[in-house]
Amino acid sequence: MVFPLVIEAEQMTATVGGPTASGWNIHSDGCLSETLTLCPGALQITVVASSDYALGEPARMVVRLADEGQAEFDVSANHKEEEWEEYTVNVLVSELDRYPLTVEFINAYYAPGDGEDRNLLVDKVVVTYTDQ
Ligand SMILES: [Ca+2]
Ligand SMILES: [Ca+2]
Repeated sequence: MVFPLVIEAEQMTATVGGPTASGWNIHSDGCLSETLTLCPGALQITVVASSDYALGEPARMVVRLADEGQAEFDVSANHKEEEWEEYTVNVLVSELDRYPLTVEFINAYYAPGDGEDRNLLVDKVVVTYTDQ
């Protein structure tokens, strides 16, 4: 692995969903995960994501690196408009270890009769050391 590390969403372990043209569609509550072996340092984790809105609300995404740090986002980028945006969390790793990285979708909504289907789409995750 060489940093910055680019992890394609479609290569991550998924609990639910399916591939899309540029990544993975987490179509129900669930997550993508990848285990990283990390040296100590300050890290920036950037997720490139988009939402299928439902009831006017975008997908809510939680990005987490083990117990080292997490952040929650409303993914306002609208997939129907082909918008993709970067969502970034900064974490500090204090010791060499293996850490699970997860991208979780927590507010799925599906009412096909009303044409409402909220999804979280993820293109990739980029992990960079910011202090090197
Ligand atoms: Ca859905
Ligand atoms: Ca991708």
